[in-house]
Amino acid sequence: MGSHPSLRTTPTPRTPMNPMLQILMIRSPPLIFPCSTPAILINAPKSSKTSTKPARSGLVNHGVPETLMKAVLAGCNKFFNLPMEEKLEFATKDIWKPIRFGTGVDIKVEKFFFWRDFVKVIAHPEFHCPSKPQGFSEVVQEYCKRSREVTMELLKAISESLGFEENYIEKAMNLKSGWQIFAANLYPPCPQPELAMGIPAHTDHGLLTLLIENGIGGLQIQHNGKWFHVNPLPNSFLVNTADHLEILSNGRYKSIMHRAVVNSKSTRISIATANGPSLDTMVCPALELVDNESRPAAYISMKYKDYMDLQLEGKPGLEHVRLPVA
Ligand SMILES: O=C(O)CCC(=O)C(=O)O
Repeated sequence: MGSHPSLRTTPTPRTPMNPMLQILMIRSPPLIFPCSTPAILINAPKSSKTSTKPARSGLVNHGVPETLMKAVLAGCNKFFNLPMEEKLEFATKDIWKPIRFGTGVDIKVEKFFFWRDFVKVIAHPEFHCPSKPQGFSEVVQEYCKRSREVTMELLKAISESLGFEENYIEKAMNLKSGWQIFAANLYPPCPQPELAMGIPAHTDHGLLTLLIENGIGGLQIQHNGKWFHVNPLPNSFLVNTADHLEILSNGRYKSIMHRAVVNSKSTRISIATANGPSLDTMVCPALELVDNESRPAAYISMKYKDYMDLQLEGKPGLEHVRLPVA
């Protein structure tokens, strides 16, 4: 087991609820960001079978300027419009390369065609970015910095929701050298969307992923075995709790299973910024959240870097670290 900073208060065990509603309940008064109104998370997804118009969701009043969110989406659009040979310079399957480009359009895996191009850059602790198109690197860097600040605020609130002092997660996960990945996805219109998938179902490694998109929609989350459409509020962040928050909280927060579907009419661009511990952090359930009688540790300890390497094996990381229920 790794060592973590100590608790300020005794944690109040919480029953995991709809993961998209979790953050709403964690702090009273609500999260305060450097803007005049408190941030609000509204998430009430409806079943994709019963509803054609899902409820609008997202973290608003987060303090990141709308102009910056629009500029980073526009910058990604320009990047994807570069000639293919300029993008292929970054094509690699090595997840440790600081800049990666991939094109999945037309590759059939299992029963679906994958319909996505992506560019991923390591943004923290060191920032990397393609130098083209002009101005792209600057806008991505500013966006990553601002979205990381939002993440740090959310993690303070989550620390408190678990009964810890507000900097608990920051210290336990060595977030000063925390790993941040900026991932932009392009989903072109697909003539037969029912035969294709943008991104197959997965959970994210790390603590929190913040996602924005260009207003087209396509993200779905799984809850109680059913898929729900997510309909983001304008200029909001969709916040996904990820694997290492599930591990650290000993299952109180659940990592959100999600996927992206495609459509036949419009090009969708989404940007996910994944925020995790430093690579050398051993992540295990916080000792204070483990009780050998009533709530034994549900996950083994693993270095974050080793967990990331498991991606290459294609098996979901949580399956490697989850302990069998006694
Ligand atoms: O495009 C989306 O909505 C989901 C993106 C995603 O899950 C990812 O980049 O890992």
